Amino acid sequence: MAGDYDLVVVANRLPVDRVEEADGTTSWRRSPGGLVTALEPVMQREDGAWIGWAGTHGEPPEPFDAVGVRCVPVGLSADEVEDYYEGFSNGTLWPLYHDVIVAPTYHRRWWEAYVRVNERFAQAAAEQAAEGATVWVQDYQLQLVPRMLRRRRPDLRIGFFNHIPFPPFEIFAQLPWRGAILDGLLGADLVGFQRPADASNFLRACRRAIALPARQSLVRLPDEGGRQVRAASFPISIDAAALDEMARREDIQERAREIRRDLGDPQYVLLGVDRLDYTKGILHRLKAFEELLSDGRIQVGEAALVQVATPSRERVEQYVQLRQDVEVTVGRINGTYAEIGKTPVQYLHHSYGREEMAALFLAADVMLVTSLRDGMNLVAKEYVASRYDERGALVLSEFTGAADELGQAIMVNPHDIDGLKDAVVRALHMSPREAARRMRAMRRRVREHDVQRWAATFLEALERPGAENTEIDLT
Ligand code: ADQ
Repeated sequence: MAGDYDLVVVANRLPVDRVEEADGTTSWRRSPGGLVTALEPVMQREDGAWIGWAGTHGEPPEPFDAVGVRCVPVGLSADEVEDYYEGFSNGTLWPLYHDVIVAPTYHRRWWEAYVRVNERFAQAAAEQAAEGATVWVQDYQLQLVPRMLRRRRPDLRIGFFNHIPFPPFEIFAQLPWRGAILDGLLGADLVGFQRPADASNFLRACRRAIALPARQSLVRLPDEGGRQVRAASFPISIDAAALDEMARREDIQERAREIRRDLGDPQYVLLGVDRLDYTKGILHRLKAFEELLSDGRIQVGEAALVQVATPSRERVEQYVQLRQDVEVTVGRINGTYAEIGKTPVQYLHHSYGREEMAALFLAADVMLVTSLRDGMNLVAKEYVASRYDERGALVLSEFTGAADELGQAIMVNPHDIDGLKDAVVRALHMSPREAARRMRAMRRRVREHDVQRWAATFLEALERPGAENTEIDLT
């Protein structure tokens, strides 16, 4: 039986977080994050429903309206959170899709939970979608949903977007359930990726793992009457105008000046902002900074590194280890090089509001994005969007999706510590003229390719009748 909604988004999490008010009641607050920003206007316009986990264990809350969207919670038991989310999503798929920076773990129990939970999301989507509706499934936690949904509702148009990289076949091939994952994704009409390289890795996996004819951007499914699935890149972005506007506010600029004063007014402020995740290359960045201090190429008091690291996945083993390693390294650097009133590394293991983030971006002379692998990396784009003053330099890992678009950044291979050190020194000493020229070019790119455009382009490609038979340029 069909539901009422013409556009249904299916994501691991709902677009709202539950908050406990002082009087003991609970309410829902819009989650920070780009996906919500991107989809809110379309969802409101199109009469949309959003299916996702509410973040609590056990029986899900009843569906409710919030941020102008119908929210339909999916329930997960404590065991399912452990096996589907922390286990298969974050202990198997996350490391596998990020080039096995740490070893993925393969457990059949985790896989079974992944299948079971994906079925539940698919069922919820099937119940909410109107006849002929569009359903947009998000990210690696839900790769089986497109196929499960098509089985229940062949009338729907189904899109899928992968926010993280899709690995080369030689790596993907390790996955014991590789065929099932590909078949799950091929339930969609359109499978979107961050970079063209991710789309071609996927197409190659379809040829190699399940022997399907895949040419250019199309996979043909002989068992389904020759139905075609398109794979293409749709690089995600940010709400650039909103961030630009915020950074121009006098109170944000005053806060940026205050941050610099509180750091002891060093000549150079360097900044890193990441979820505390092993893909982000935080230890590589700290090592380069430590060596620059020990080589005497930068002096304590002259330069300060602010590292904001949002707590993340704290029940997954590798994240516990990473947190320890980062804390030991920061402690060692500060113990060795700090002087009274001069601390080389400020390590902040917290989450911050959008305004404080904008002030931090404005306060930073050099932004360090040193991911070992990253689907896109929105922080790089946020830094650029905040720098309406055309100052500041971006050091950017070539292993991010953002590197495809922000060619004017100072590119680094974060594994090459000497190269990384040289890049940091170059960024510190870049002339204001050169910095402005680079920043202008990067700002233009981010302004013109914002998150609203990303969502519109994807949905348009999904809706376009006959799109599966034509090559369209999405750049
Ligand atoms: P993430 O791995 O979470 O996203 P990223 O793209 O950098 O990485 O997005 C993080 C977001 O969280 C940014 O908007 C950032 O400002 C914010 N953030 C980080 N630390 C914060 C803090 N301490 N306080 C407040 N906010 C903080 C995944 C993929 C990426 C891809 C995105 C979107 O891994 O490659 O770019 O999805 O598709």
